[in-house]
Amino acid sequence: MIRTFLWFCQSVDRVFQPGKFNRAQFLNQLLVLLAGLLASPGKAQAGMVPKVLDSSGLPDPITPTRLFYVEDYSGPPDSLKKGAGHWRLNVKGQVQQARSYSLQDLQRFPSARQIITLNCIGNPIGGRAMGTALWEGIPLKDFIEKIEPRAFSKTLILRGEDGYYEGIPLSSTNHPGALLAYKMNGEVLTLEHGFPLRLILPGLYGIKQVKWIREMEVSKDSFKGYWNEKGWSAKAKVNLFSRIDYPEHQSWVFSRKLVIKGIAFSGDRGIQYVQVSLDSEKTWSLAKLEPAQSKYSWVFWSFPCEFPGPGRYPIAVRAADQFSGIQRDDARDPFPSGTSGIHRIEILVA
Ligand SMILES: Nc1nc2c(c(=O)[nH]1)N[C@H]1C(S)=C(S)[C@@H](COP(=O)(O)O)O[C@H]1N2
Ligand SMILES: [Mo]
Repeated sequence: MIRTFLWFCQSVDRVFQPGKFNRAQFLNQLLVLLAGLLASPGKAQAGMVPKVLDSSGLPDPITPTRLFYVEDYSGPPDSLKKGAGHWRLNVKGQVQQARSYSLQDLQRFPSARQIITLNCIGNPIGGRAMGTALWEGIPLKDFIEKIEPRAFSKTLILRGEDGYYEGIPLSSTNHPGALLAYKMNGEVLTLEHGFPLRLILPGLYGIKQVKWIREMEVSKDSFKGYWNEKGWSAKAKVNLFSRIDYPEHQSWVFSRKLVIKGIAFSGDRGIQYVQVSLDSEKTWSLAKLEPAQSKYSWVFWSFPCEFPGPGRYPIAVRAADQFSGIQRDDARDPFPSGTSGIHRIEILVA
């Protein structure tokens, strides 16, 4: 399977000679699609196909909103296309009192800002269905305190205006980085990214980050979310992830000295170190890490090296966080819990 895939990449390389950007973009969409197909043919995975917009090269530390990947099962709801004048957030279930808030009501709460990386659980090895933004909104823990959940409640159910639904353990709403966000990168949330209100909960995959929230229900029971019903992980905890962004797979390099670059991410667990291997994973060496932008963001790594002569060289990367140890090569398929597989590329040194 993988061999066929590599062969395919090479032939795509040949077909798309003139426009490097187009080729890269095309390849990326292919990667996402192929990974979906490879992961588990036959399982109900249809629909988990994020729109990747930041498709090649080293990403910006903060992803511009227009390049931030988009994923939802049926597009933004029509009812919000003309604004949030009529929109309300309704809170019900195991709370002292059911309530309803307008956007103005919510904007009167004390707000917080946080840089947080979001990634899709369907993002394949080396995939780009992820982005980092500066989110702004109400700290989730403050809001939950205000709505006073009854003792022994278990789950917070969130429902989107598009009919999407997800549940998170009520205990996770204490997370110090979690936000009910209404701004992204200093601007009002765009329709694609969940205007007027979305959840941002560090450490969990995108499936939990409900956009266009219209209802919050506190429940005594556990709850199956939209993708969980289709077999995807209920917990959706972000796995360790690392990626080589420069050079690109199958690209020519015209210098023996090179600085290999990429990102690593581990949800809310931080990156402890990143290692690179240039000898088909017989040995690994430490890469240099840039300081993280926040506890919840991806980390940039670089690895200067010198190749002995012309030829094809394999490059592999793996990362470690304090709690999960080092990335192992045992979880390749995004389905059902997200991938943690090793990203490997091959370059051609001229
Ligand atoms: N209301 C709603 N929220 C949703 C979804 C959806 O289909 N509907 N998709 C989820 C998934 S699978 C992902 S990966 C993230 C993507 O967020 P983004 O489009 O802002 O990148 O939104 C999540 N929130
Ligand atoms: Mo997703």
